[in-house]
Amino acid sequence: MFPKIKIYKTIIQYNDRLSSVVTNHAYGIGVVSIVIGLSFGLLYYQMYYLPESLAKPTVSHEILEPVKNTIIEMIVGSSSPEQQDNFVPKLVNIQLGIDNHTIWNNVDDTPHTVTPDHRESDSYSGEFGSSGVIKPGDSYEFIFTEEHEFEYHCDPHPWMTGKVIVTKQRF
Ligand SMILES: [Cu+2]
Repeated sequence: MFPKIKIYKTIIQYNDRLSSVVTNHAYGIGVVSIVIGLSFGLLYYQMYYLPESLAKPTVSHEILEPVKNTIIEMIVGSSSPEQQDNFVPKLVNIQLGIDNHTIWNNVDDTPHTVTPDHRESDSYSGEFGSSGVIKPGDSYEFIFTEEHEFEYHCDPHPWMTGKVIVTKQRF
């Protein structure tokens, strides 16, 4: 009778040890997964997140705050296709660090847009173009920080067209 109990006891002890081994193993897998997860997280941070956050170029103070602004007016009567002048001046030559801060003022009594003919973006200021309409009395501003040459128009009145040429400072 007595040895039988001892055998049972041994089996129970063995079983206990086995289950603790299993638990430790599961715990080990958990730790390994966390470590792998963290490494991937770090890799992603270094390869994708970090370069993207550093992608915005540093632009000199002279270019971000030029000595003067370039002003373009959307004059009264621009919504009429018969009127020759709408964006005034129609062609602007802009120099970086001089007058690259550009402002379109709507002095007309009709809403207009400033929309590039083809997608145009500046690596500092982003996508060019007014989002939605510029209401009478409102304006649209854009700081060019790179050389550009493109044409734009007004969405509701496609006969309203203009051209922007941005060049480096000429001495
Ligand atoms: Cu218009």
